[in-house]
Amino acid sequence: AFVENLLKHPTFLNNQYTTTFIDDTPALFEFTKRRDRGTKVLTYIADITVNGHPETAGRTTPPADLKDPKPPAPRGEPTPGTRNLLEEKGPKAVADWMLAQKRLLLTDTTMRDGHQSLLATRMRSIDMIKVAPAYAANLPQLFSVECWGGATFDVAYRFLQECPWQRLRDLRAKMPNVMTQMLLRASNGVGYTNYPDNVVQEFVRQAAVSGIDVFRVFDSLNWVENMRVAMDAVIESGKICEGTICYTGDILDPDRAKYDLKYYVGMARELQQAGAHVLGLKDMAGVLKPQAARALVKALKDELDIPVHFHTHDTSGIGGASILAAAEMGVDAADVAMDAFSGNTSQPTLGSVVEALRWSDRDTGLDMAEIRQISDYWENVRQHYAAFESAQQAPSSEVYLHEMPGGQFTNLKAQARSLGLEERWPEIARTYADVNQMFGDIVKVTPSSKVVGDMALMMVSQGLTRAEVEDPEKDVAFPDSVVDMMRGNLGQPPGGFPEPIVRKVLKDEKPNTERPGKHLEPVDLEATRAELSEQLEGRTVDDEDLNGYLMYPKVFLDYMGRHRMYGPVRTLPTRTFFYGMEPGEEISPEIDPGKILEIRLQAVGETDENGEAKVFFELNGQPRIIRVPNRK
Ligand code: BTN
Ligand code: 3PY
Ligand code: ZN
Repeated sequence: AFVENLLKHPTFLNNQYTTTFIDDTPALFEFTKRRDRGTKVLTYIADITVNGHPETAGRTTPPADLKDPKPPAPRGEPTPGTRNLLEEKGPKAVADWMLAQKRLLLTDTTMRDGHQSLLATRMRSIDMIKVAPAYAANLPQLFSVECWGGATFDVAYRFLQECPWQRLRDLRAKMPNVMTQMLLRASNGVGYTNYPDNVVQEFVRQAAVSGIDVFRVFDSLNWVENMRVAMDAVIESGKICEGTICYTGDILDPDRAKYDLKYYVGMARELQQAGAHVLGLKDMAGVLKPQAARALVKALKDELDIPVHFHTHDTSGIGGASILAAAEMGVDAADVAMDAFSGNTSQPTLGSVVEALRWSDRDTGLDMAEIRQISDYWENVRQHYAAFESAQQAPSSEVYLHEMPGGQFTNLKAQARSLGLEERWPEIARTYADVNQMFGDIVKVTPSSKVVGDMALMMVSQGLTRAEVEDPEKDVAFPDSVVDMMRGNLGQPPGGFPEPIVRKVLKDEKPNTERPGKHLEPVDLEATRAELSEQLEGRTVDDEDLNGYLMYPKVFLDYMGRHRMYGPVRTLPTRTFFYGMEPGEEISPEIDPGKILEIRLQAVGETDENGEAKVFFELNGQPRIIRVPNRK
């Protein structure tokens, strides 16, 4: 590194050096990564300032006078919470403790499902990490903070240019007393396809080491057989295994008899038998109505020895009522989100549930003044993400027709818009319901919901009806995801897929009806590490990077490529990350603990004949000029 610095130094290059040059030039010894990373971050800011961020182009901008979010001050040192109990006594003790509570326990989903459902998963780590000390000190009575997994993993690498593992480690460090929680798609990991067993096992092991305490494990077809590998890995890690039922249909509707009370109680028993410490009841679309919630929770509480943790979405506007009904029947814990990240396709509102239960025997014991302060912080945060707001501004009773999960609903609408099908949304919603019936009435949640969505969009854009698709005489080109699911690559729904549709999609090919992981060769982890290291020009590959690559090879490599160019951009304020800087503006990102860069944008210069714009900065008081291509 010293030689590299020497060879690049202008004095050296101009042959002007004397014998004291080396001793007089301390910069030659600055071969720490710091200076280099400063330049990388400036390059990113310059690029965004000149060209804009591709993800926010043409979208609504945040208010011009919007300030950086300021978290409430932590009140003293964090007092012991659920995490301390887990560390000291283990997962079974936490489950017993849950059963012994009179109050309703609450999980705050703001940092995962909240922004996944309302802002296309775009919340950046810095906005979470900044408020984590306030959660630890001011809301230690929370059951858990859901902050990882689901779609957040790949979106972090893909769109936010940050490492999801680092997010987890940082949150864990700043919130040592409250349990962290993640959503795991069983054998589909945090991806959209079935991974080999040892990839799933390795991922769970690493997530536990990096900081996850509660693993909510579900299967997108409710196939318990396909959940065991992930559940066993969680149990082995010593963390909490929340084996989860995905709720679909309506237990009170005699026409949806496939998913009746008996079905759910049976599945719950299987999950308890499989070693779940807690039963998750996941209503990903928000279709569990209050009366049905009452019946279902009562049955589950009567039948099970383990606590029940209820997750719903407020898409229809009635989610809060379902939580209260579940609470009345003794549900142990429920998911809610802070005001600004609640309602509509997200979870019901935390503070409102707290108030609704105050003075009742399920009083949560949470402090409204503390909640309001943290909630105010989130309100400011949300405004920074105006570019990612969906058009969905009101509750939607249409959800009972299509049963789309909270995260998919707005996403599919946006997809429909980009295909020019916006006006035909009601038809898409109906077709989605038709496809569900055609596939045999399946659970729709990532990844099975994506398959149903792909099929519905294809049918509407090509003007195909269900009858035409099912007609053995008519040639239909099915989306790849549909072929893949009919082959059995996501596993089997209860009762299997209907034979006629399987035959229509696969023709003479025979589907695999066994567990997909049974037929996938284990990955040679060390060989993969070596191969990845080679692709990264000899860089050491730690376990977190290896796991990122195993889940999403291309997404991870693209992230690493951009990281080499732009450095630790995760440390930039959100406004700077998406919009660059204004002349005269100053920011102070902390690129390492205690290492702060003082960055001032002086001016943006002209673009020269090579199409390069000069951007003038001061970095820690020193003038710096960065050239970036002007692509506008
Ligand atoms: C992506 O959309 O690929 C991730 C966002 C990072 C892209 C960087 S931002 C600066 C530069 N300008 C672009 O148009 N792309 C890169
Ligand atoms: C996910 O898998 O990301 C979900 O949120 C499913 O509800
Ligand atoms: Zn959800």
